Amino acid sequence: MKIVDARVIVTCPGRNFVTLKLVTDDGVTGVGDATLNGRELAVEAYLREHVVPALIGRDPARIEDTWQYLYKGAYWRRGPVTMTAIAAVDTALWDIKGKYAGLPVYQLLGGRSRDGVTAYGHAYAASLDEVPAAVASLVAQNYRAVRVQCGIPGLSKTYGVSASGGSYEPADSAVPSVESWSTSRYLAFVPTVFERVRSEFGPDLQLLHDVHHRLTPIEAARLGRSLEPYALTWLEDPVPAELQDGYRLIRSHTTTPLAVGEVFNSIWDCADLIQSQLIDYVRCSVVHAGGITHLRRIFDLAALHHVRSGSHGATDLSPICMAAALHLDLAIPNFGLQEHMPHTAETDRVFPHGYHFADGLLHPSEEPGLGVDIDEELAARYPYRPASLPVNRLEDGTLHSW
Ligand code: CS2
Ligand code: MG
Repeated sequence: MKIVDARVIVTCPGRNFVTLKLVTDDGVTGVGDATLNGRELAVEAYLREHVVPALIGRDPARIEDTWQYLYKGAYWRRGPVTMTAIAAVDTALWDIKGKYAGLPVYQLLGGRSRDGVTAYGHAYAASLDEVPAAVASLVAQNYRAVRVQCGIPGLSKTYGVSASGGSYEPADSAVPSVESWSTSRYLAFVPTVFERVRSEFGPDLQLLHDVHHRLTPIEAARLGRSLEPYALTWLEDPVPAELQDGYRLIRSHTTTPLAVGEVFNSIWDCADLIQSQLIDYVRCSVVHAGGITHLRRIFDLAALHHVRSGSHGATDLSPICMAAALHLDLAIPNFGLQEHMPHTAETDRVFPHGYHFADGLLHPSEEPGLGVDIDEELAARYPYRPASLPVNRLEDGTLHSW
C-alpha cells in the first residue's frame, strides 16, 4: 500500500477552501481540509511545494510516523500554516485508514461515547430588540446551545453580526476592511443583551458569547463578573491568548466559564492553560491543530484537568473538517460542545457528506472513513477569490485585535 497521488484543490463556492486529496495504489482516496481563512494560498503552497513531493510513495497506514515526519522534519515547527498543512495530511490518512478497515473513523478512536454531538448555533442581531427573534430562530431548530452576538450601539459593524442578515463571512475583501471598536461601549452593552435573553428564554438554554480577543484581562474579569447572573456556558476568547497568564487574572475574579483555542495550532499553545485549569473548554479544531492525531492528544490532556472540548466550527472550516470533528466529538470522553455554522447549499454540493443535524445533535456518517468527499469537477468551476479578514481600530484610530 502506498500513496501514488496527492492533489491540492483550491475552490471558492461562495468562500475559499483548500483541500488535500490523497490516492493510494489501490485507488482508495482520502481527503483533508487545509483551509486557513485569509491565508489559503500560503497553505496551498506549503502543501504543494514542501509536503506533496515527500508523500508520494509513503505508506498511508503509517499515520503517526507521517505526522512526526512532517512535524519534526519541518525543523521550523508549529505555526498556523505548517499545522494546517499537517492537519490536512493527517485527516486524509485517517479517512483512508477507515476505508481500508471498513469502519467509520470514530470506531477507530474508541467507538461511540454518546448518542450524538451536541451542537451550538449562532444567533446574531444588529440591535438589542432583534436579539429575541434571532435566539428564537435557533431554539425553533432545536439547538440546545446558542451563541449570542449583537451589534453595539454607536459602532457601525460588530464581530459576528452579518451586515446583510445572511450568513456571516468576515473575510469580505481582498485587502482587509477596517472595522471600529469601543471597549467601553461593549462592556456597558453586553450584559443588557444577556439580561434580555434570560428574561425571554429562561434559565435552561445554554448561552455562549464570543469576545473575539478584544479585552485586557481586567476588562475580561469585569465582563465575566457582570455576566455571572446570566450563567453563560462559556465566554470565548476574552483576551488575546499570547499572554496566557492573563487567564490567571480573569480566573481569580469570575466564575463565568472560559473557552479558548480556535487560533491555537498545537498542544504547546494550550498546555499551561489546561494544566492550570485556567480554562473550561478548549476550542482547537482538526484543521488548524495538526489533524485528528494531534487534536486527540490535546483533548486527552484536557480530560485529565476537567477541561472539555468545544471545537471551532465556523463556515471557514470546510465540511471535511466538520466531518472529521464529529468522529472525534463522538468518541472522546470529555466532549463539551461543537460549533455548528451550517455551510451554504453551494458549499455542500462541492463537499458531499453523510453527517447530519437533528434535534440539537450532529451525527457523523456511518460510512467507512470520514464520510465526506470533494467533487473535483464541481470544485473546478469556483476559482479562488482573494479574501482577507478585517482589521479593527479603536475610535482614536489605534489598531486593535479583530
Ligand atoms: C469565530 C470565527 O466561530 C467563531 O468562534 O471566532 O467566526 C472566526 O472569527 C473565524 O473563524 C475567523 O476566520
Ligand atoms: Mg470564536
